[in-house]
Amino acid sequence: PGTPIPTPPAVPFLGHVNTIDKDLPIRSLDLLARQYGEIYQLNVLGDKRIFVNSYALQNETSDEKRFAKKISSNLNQVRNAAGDGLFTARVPEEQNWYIAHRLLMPCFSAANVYGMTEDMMDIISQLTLKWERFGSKDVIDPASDFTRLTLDAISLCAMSFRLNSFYREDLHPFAHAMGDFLIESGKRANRPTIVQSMMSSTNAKYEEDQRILGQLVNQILEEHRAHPPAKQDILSVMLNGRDKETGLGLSDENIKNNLLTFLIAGHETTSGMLTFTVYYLLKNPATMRKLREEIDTLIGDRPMASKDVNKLPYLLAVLRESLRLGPTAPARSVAPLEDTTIGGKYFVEKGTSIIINTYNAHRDTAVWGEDAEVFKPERMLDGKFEALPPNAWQPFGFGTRGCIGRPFAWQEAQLALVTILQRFDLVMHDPTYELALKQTLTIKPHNFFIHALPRKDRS
Ligand code: MNH
Repeated sequence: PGTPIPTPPAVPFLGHVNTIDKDLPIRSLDLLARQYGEIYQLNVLGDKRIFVNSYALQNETSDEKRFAKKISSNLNQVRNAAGDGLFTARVPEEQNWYIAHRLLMPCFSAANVYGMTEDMMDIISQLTLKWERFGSKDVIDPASDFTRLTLDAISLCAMSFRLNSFYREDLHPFAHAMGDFLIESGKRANRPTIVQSMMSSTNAKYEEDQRILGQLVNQILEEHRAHPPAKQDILSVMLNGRDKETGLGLSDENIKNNLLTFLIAGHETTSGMLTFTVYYLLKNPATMRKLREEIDTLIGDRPMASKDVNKLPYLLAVLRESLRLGPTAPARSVAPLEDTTIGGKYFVEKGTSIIINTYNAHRDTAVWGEDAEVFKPERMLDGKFEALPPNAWQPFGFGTRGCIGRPFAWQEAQLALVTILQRFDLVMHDPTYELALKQTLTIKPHNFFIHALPRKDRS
C-alpha cells in the first residue's frame, strides 16, 4: 500500500552495503538525497532503512506521539562501550534511562552550567596560552585543539578530573581510543557478520580501544571515591543522588556507562561545532568583523563571565547558523510506534528505521530559501530564530531524547569563541581551502588549518 519509496539499485544479500561510502557516509547520504529528494530507502544486510531529507518529513517524524528514537545499528555498536548510558539506552525497555534522566537533567540546566564557568575558563586559558606561546607561525589544527578543550572541559566540569590534554604533544590516548572506537562502530554497522568474524586484527584493536575507554572511566570513578571533590559535581550526583520518583540510585555499571557517554557525546560534537564556526567566520570576513565589534562593545578586554552567557545576540546567531550548515550530529534514527503513512503517501511499518537526515533537512529551500547553502547568521537573530517553522533547526535532536548537554555545549562555545577572538586575529593557513568533511560518529571540517596572530589593535 502507498506510494513506493524510491530505492537505488542493489546487489543480492548485501543490499546497499556498497552504496554507502565507508569513510564518509554523509557524502553518500547527501548525494542520494540530492538525487532522490525527500525520501529514499536502503537495505543494508537485510535491515531496511528509510532516509528522510526534507524539512516537512523531519517535522512530521519529530512527533513523539507517533515516533520514538530507535537505537540504530550504529548506536547498537556504540552500546559495546556505552551500554545503557543515556545516549544509547533502549527506551522504554531500560529503566535506568528514566532514573538517570530525572537525576541528571537538573545538573545540565543552564543555571547549573553557569556554575561551571570558572572551570571552563580554566581549560580555555590553556588553549589561548598555547596559541600565544607557539606564536603566529605555528600551524594550528583547530579540530585537534578544540578536541583537547572540549574533552578536558567535560571531564573537569562533570567529574573534577583533569585530563591535561594541553600538556601533551599528542591527543590523550583516551581520545584516540574513542575516535577509533566510534569510527569502527560505524563500519561494523554496515559489515556482514561473516566478514566481521574474519577481521581478527581489526577486532582485536576494537577490543583494545574499549579496554582503554573502560580503564579511564574506572580510574575517574576510583579517584572520585577516594578523594571526593569539595564541590558537588555531576559525578557526585550520580554517586549519591536518589531518584525522587523511585528512591533508586544508579548502579556502578550505569554510572560508568554514563561517564563514558558524557565523554563521548560531550566532546566531539562541541569540538566540531567550534571548528565549523571558525571555518565559516574565516570564509565570511564581514561576519567576523561584526562579531568582533559585538564582543569589543559588550565585553571589551575583561574576561567573559557567566552573566554574559546568552547575551551576545550576533554570536548566538553565528553559532546557530554554523550548526545549521554543519550539524555535527548529522542524523538521528526514529521508528513509528504503529504502522503509519508519512508525507501523506509513504507507508511505513511499525518499528522500521527512519533516519532523519538533519544535514539535508537543514538545507531545505522550502524553509531556508534559495540561498539555503549560504552562511548567513542574520537569518538566525533573536526574533527570527524563534519564528522559524517548528523543528526546522534540529542540531540537538528533539524531545525526550534530545540533547541533555545543550546548555553545556552552548556556554562552552560562547566562552571559547569570545576569549579567542578577544586575543587573536585568526587566518587560514591555506587561503584557498575549500570545506571537506571528516566523519566519525560526528562530522567536522577535514584538513583545515589556521594561524592565530596576536591582535594588532591590542597590545
Ligand atoms: Mn548531545 C543527545 C547533539 C553536546 C550529551 N546530542 C543528542 C542528540 C543530538 C545531540 C542530535 C540526539 C541523538 C539522537 O536522537 O539519537 N550534542 C549534540 C550537539 C552538541 C552536543 C550538536 C554540541 C554542539 N551532548 C553534548 C554535550 C553532552 C551531550 C556537551 C554532555 C555533556 N547528547 C548528550 C546525551 C544525549 C545527547 C547524554 C542523549 C540524551 C538522551 O537520550 O537521554
